[in-house]
Amino acid sequence: MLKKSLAGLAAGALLLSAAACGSGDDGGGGSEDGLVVGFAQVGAESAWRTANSQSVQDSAAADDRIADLQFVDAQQEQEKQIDAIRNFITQKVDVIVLAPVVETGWTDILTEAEQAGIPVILADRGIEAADEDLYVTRIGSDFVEEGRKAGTWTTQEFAENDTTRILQLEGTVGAAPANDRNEGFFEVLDSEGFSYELVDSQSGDFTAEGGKAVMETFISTHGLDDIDLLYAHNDEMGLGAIQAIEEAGYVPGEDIKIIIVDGSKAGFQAGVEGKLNYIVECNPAFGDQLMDLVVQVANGEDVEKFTPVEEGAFTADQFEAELPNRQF
Ligand code: GZL
Repeated sequence: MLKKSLAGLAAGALLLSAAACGSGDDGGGGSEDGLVVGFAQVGAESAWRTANSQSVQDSAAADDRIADLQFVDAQQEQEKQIDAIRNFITQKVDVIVLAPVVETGWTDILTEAEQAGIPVILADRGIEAADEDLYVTRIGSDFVEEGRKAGTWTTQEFAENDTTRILQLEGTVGAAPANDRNEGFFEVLDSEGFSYELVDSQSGDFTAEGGKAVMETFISTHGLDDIDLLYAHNDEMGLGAIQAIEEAGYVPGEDIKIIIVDGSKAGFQAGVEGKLNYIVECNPAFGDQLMDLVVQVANGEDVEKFTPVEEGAFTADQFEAELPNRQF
């Protein structure tokens, strides 16, 4: 497979280009070999993200309709994503795919893409409603629903409690999955009249290091003796928190119940070991669906504004049977 690295992209972004490039003489634009696609990925902060990148790259490489996928890992920095999109515009790609690290700050660059006549597809995360006319469609999860699943399990697990005391490890500040997983969770608790206290809530930036550091602060500030539940917006932060809980001499999954979101192998393994109690699945493997959307959008076909991916949730009695099925 011919690979070439992109010239002119901001230093520091990790650049890859897969598949044989089309013969388009202007360096971009569809050719008889197929479509040229620019993909500005968030980063490589979690197993979910790595699996998502692999799914998209594998699907593009296997799809004869795609001549080239120009992939940029923006290392969780919005400026690097913006630089990548500007470069895709210069390269005159056929379609831009963006996994926006946060919901805001996209108006100018997406307006530039619109003015260049290049359609934008959002993969995974969303952006603020004010900019919804600047992209054609989003494929990904319903993050609010993921939060609702966590909330429903919580109201059932602690139904007998007078007041359930909760710690929350939030994802990246300003990111759609962080905002929406928070929204869905508390929407259920409040609508059910569930008695709870949110003792503390801070961002661990979707990383294991961030989750561990914030959990250490939670423990030093509040102790864990009166805490019932940790709700972590992704596996990495939950697993980092488990390390901190064990190092403080407490038993994760028993002294404090734990919910994680994603469903990685490592997350399910921790569940099998009894260190956490509920896993809400977030599905990264939508590469094939994304390629279909790219072709439809490039052909000017009408598509739904949102294409949800299939995903479930798992209780402790299901962890062992599900573990072999996990793909990341
Ligand atoms: C969710 C995705 C989130 C994952 C995290 O679709 O945006 O980003 O839940 C990842 O693991 O960092």
